[in-house]
Amino acid sequence: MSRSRFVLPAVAGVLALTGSLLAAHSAVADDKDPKAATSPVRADDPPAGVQPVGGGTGWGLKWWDEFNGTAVDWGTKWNGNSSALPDAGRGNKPNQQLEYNLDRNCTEADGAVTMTAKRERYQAPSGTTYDWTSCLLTSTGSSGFTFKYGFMESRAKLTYDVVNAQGSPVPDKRGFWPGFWTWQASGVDSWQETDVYEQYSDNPRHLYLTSHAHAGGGCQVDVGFDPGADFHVYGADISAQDTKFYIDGRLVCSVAGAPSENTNLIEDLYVYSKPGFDPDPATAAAKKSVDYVRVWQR
Ligand SMILES: [Ca+2]
Repeated sequence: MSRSRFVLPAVAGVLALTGSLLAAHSAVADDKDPKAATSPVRADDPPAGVQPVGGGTGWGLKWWDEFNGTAVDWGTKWNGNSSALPDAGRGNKPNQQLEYNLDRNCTEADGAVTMTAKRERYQAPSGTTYDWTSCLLTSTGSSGFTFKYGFMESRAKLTYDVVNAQGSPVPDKRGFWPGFWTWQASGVDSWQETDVYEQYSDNPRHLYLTSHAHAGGGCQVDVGFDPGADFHVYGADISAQDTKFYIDGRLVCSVAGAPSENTNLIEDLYVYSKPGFDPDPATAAAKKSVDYVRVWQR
């Protein structure tokens, strides 16, 4: 989430030469996948002994949020500001982001947390003015989570409800850049990022899965379904040897990159500023919903 997609093909190309790229540009699923139900899971706790979808067995669940309450666990599990964003942890215009992230744009109800990006003028405490607000969650709360190796997984519905000021659908859904990723923990001064997915909503079925840690590497995957139509499961098995990316339980990409230091989790719905890929002038809001976030270790 910290660099433009237009850099990624070169990164992937470098890794293809190493032989570590398994599945660039692979179609991985269709709309008939039985795991892709349209509703969030409502149980209060994760199912006993639940394992990563497609990730094998022997995992112990270390940290999670099922988002089945009525408010985000601010300050305990989550914070709304990240060291990845220079303007008070909430805005990053140099990274082609239009939005300033506010806690009030994150709402928890009906078994999921919903992130809402809104076209609204907002002056940050820094004095910088933004034309959009949105929501970011990072696991830096008092009972939050920092990890290096493990399996991180989220079940989510990506960019949807792209609407105008009257609440009517806008056909051109471009301009949104949701992601589920890791960022180096407090005190770590090296780049350790893993992007389980990034979506640019102008081409919503084409996802970017990337390790920015050490050897790095990434894949671009055409998923064969609309990630904004249903909830789907996005995961990464991050080990000392490599990083393996899964979508709905299918291994779709494996790269050599692996972190050497601890990281935090981030869920976000960025608004993309690149001209031509930024929101349609008619667009006033869009959403992303997350059913759960889970992390296991062995
Ligand atoms: Ca849930």
